[in-house]
Amino acid sequence: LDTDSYQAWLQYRPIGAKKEEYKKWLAAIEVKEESKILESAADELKKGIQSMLGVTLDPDTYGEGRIVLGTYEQVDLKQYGISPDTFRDISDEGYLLKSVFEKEERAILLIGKTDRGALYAAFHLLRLLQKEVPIDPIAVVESPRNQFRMINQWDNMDGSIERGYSGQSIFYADNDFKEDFTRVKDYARLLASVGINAISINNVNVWDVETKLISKTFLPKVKAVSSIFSAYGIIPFLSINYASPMELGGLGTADPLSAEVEKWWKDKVAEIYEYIPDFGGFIVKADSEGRPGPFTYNRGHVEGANVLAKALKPFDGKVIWRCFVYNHLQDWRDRSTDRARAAYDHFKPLDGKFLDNVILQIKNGPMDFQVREPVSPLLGAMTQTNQMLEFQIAQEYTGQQIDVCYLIPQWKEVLDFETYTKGEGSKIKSIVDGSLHDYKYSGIAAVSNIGNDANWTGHTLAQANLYGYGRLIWNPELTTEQITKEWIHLTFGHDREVVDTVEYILLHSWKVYEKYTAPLGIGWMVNPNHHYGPNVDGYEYSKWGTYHFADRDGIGVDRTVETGTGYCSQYEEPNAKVYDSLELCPDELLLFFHHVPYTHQLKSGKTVIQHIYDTHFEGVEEVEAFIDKWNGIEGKVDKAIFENVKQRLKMQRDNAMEWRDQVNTYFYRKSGILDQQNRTIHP
Ligand code: GCW
Repeated sequence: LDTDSYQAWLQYRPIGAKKEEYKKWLAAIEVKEESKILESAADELKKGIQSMLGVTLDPDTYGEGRIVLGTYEQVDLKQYGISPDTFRDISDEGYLLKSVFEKEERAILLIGKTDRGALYAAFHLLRLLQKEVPIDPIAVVESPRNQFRMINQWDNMDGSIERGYSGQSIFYADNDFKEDFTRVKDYARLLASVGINAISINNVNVWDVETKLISKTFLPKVKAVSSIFSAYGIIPFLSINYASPMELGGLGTADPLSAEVEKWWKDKVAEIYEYIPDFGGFIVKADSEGRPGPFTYNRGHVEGANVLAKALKPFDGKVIWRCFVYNHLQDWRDRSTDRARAAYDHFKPLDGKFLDNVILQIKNGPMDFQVREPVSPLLGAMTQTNQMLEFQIAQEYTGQQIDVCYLIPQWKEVLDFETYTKGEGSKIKSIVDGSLHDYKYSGIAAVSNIGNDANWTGHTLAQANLYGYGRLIWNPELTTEQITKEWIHLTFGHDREVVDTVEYILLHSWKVYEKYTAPLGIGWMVNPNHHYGPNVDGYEYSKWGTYHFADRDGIGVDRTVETGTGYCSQYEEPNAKVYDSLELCPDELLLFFHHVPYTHQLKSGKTVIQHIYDTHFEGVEEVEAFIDKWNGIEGKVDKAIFENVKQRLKMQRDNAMEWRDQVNTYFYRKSGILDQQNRTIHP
């Protein structure tokens, strides 16, 4: 096992110049109360400080300086001159991190509003130490901006992971839980360190064995895994099979309006809470891509979700109902059906009808985690229904952790998108943080990118997506640069050249990936099923509703109101008008909204065809530049990490070249238009 990449951003490397200064503050630890979460925080502090400073934190004696860890109700605030008001306006997960020097005594206060806040304060301190920044004086009050900060595992119990690119599951093997949960605990540490507070531990596609996760067969083990996460403040959820009353309960129906079904869910939920008192609830993929749901019984999403919500309500449990609902059996000849419209068309009319412990989970784009998509118009469009945003950290359509594609800049664009739902100031980030529409529950979830690979994420640089996800949703005001630098310093140390190189690669990677793959927001063009590598017509005549409509004259999907599918009208003004207009529509989304001739001139001044050629040549060149830069830091980073990235960059170059050549040739053949720069395009 290679420790550097295994420990990811929790390596706790020995401190350089600041060591003596830090040691003055960190000799002892005083833990104010016993609780699992505070125990985890104290363990982490001991481990980290031992490793960074060589100091064993003393629990009993008061050394020169000490850490005081607890909640604001446990710590004697007066003693440190802190007003309890400090904690009045922060959320339950907020904290104060403060250095105090009084009467020759030094203390670092890590005081949470609750235990969880104290845990986050501990990780904050460890981060500061590892970054080697001054801790005296320091006084920080922080609260997470989003309520649910969730991870969705797409792990199956046979050990495979749907859209997993980092080995097998750390949870399951051979249709059972694994025996050894060491990695699960280390995963919990990684997640808690960036503020994740909820996790669903099985795939949203719930197959036969996984259906039994909510039965006696597996509940004892679900409980064991849950308690590991709970000790790090992470609430456990399960994905459920909507047909459970039939498949587990032996009933003849799963109709949500049937009294016996309602009773079955009630009893089932009560049983789960006997095992796991802090259970979070269910996540449900229903009537989506062939999975069972209320449609079978002529019921809708409201009835479907509410029967579960009723059962969960007495325990404060939640139903997270996914909105990834569309016709996955479309006929490509049918030009009137538009998959992009589906989520909004299905759910918008249902606003206000869900019980208040239902949260709708909506993917960031209307299609499916493409390298470029507009923001889903459903986000924020329901003012009376709790909503949650879904990102995908796993790089299903963005290089599968073979190609580097750092997604923080993309997610930031999504969060900063102005929806105008309530006029100006209606950004996605204020929708999902619950403030704009005063949602009772809201937040962000994302599909995880980890597996049992020694470095967790296949490509070591893909760790940055998991780290950055947590940090960004904790505080969407952090800049991409801040988050990126932070991850690099924690993972690679402080060598200037290393920091600059990794930063360069990460910050350019999303745009580079976009350049050599599907152009101008059109999406797909990937190999069917596994979704890696180019295949321009791979999905052109399929049933999935994902077409580019390229012919000899042009390309793109007409989603305008006048001549197209009308999808544009799902946006508020002025967005609707902007997207609908050929003149106003931003270049990067042009082909998502319009069908245009290859000779159409973009705002950049180039024609569409020349843009395609240029970006595809540039994309490969820029991957080559990544390789040169990376090779330049050989010997300055851990050898295993160096080799891992080097090898993946090589695979990325091969992939980029294949994309370039297939896309360029395809469009050259279709259009017959030559590259203005006369570069090699295979005829
Ligand atoms: O993008 C598609 C994926 C499926 C996935 C589905 C979903 C879990 O290709 O693998 O199924 O989305 O989000 O439900």
